Amino acid sequence: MNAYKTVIAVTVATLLTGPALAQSNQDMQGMNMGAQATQPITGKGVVKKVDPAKKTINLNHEAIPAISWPAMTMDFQVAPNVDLSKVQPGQPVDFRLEKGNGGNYTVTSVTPAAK
Ligand SMILES: [Cu+2]
Repeated sequence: MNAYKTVIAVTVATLLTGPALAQSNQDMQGMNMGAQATQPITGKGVVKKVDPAKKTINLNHEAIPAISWPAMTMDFQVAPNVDLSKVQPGQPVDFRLEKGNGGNYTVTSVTPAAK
């Protein structure tokens, strides 16, 4: 009877901590610390044009295997909270993408590339 109660207690503890652990893993990926992270999508590229008023950026980006994109130059919509004053044409950058409405990818982060 005591052994049975122990099994129940362990099971309940696992159920209670499981979601919390999953959440902290997601946070780690958000901080770009998980090498196998699939969300968010990260990329590298060089800024071609920036339009802070329209919240768009044109990037010559490297291939992004996570979404099967080859390297290319293209325009992106940029999320409202991204500060585009931190980047300028000719600058190598690291960026993050999220799939938005209509299937278009929006830049949710763009920062000068780490050397
Ligand atoms: Cu592209």
